[in-house]
Amino acid sequence: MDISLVIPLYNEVESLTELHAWITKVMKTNNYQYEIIFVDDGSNDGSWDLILGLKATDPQVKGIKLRRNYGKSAGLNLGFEMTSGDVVITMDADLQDSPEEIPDLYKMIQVDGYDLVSGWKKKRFDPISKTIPTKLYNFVTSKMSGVHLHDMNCGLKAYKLDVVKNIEVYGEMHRYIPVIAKWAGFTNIGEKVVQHQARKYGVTKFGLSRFIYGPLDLFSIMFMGKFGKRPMHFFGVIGSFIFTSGVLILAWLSLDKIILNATGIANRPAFYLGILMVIVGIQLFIAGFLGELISRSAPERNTYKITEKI
Ligand SMILES: Nc1nc2c(ncn2[C@@H]2O[C@H](COP(=O)(O)OP(=O)(O)OP(=O)(O)O)[C@@H](O)[C@H]2O)c(=O)[nH]1
Ligand SMILES: [Mg+2]
Repeated sequence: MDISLVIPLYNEVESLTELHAWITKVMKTNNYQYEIIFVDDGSNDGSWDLILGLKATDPQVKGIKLRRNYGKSAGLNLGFEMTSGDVVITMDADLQDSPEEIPDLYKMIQVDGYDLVSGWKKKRFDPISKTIPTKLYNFVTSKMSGVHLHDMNCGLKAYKLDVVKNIEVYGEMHRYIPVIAKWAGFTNIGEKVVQHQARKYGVTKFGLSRFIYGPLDLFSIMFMGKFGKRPMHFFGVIGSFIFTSGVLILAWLSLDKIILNATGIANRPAFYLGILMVIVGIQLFIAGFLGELISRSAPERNTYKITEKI
């Protein structure tokens, strides 16, 4: 099979018929072997009945319905598990992404050899309250992660099958799939300018919370990627630095008292700072040891992503 399309959705009943027709047109024109996987994440607007209707007329349609709403990451992860096409393409269900982009994306993966190609909504049809924070978010993510994309969270993305089978997306981490892919060893990441439409039907599903949870998720991903298998290197380095600084401050105060007979040591700010730093340093060490214990007993402690074995 050439292409698996994965479409996570939540209450998008108005858009689905049009989306399905549009995708089918593009796929047939290009003679692809394909499947369309709809992941209905506990919609309560009749989206699933509509998908059942599409399935009845079109054998390429596949679907999975979740009992309740788990979030877009869960939807994508489940969809990824079902894929079998050489190229996996994800797309939003609200008609904001254009299926006309599929052939180019497919080519970039199959011919140009990218592991992952992310869409870039260069010209966006969104309110300014969304575009400005998004610019900032993309800038920070790019600087922190070393994955330089203009539009990290674009719903339209294409992957080699291998990529989606080797990454795990949960919580709200779908915003950072390229970063997750990079940490899994897929570094050939490309970008393609794509068409973007204003939302035609339905309402937006993400509110302000995205700007709070987003950065936290990025920290988690970076931490797990770099130190997930060696937490002591993270906590230990910071802990040693703080602990040693604290000891030096206290040593200096002690010398001051013993040699120079200084009085009122306990009234000096440095005294409290020194004690605080010693305690915090030790706590960080303990966190490091606990992290090591946890990661040692985690079932995946010795699992690595293997490209090839001969
Ligand atoms: N599986 C799943 N999909 C979701 C969920 N929330 C949103 N989606 C889908 O994710 C895609 C993007 O959501 P949108 O609400 O369009 O987000 P957006 O494009 O940033 O916002 P708008 O520009 O206002 O549309 C759509 O296809 C949604 O149906 C969810 O909780 N679970
Ligand atoms: Mg949208």
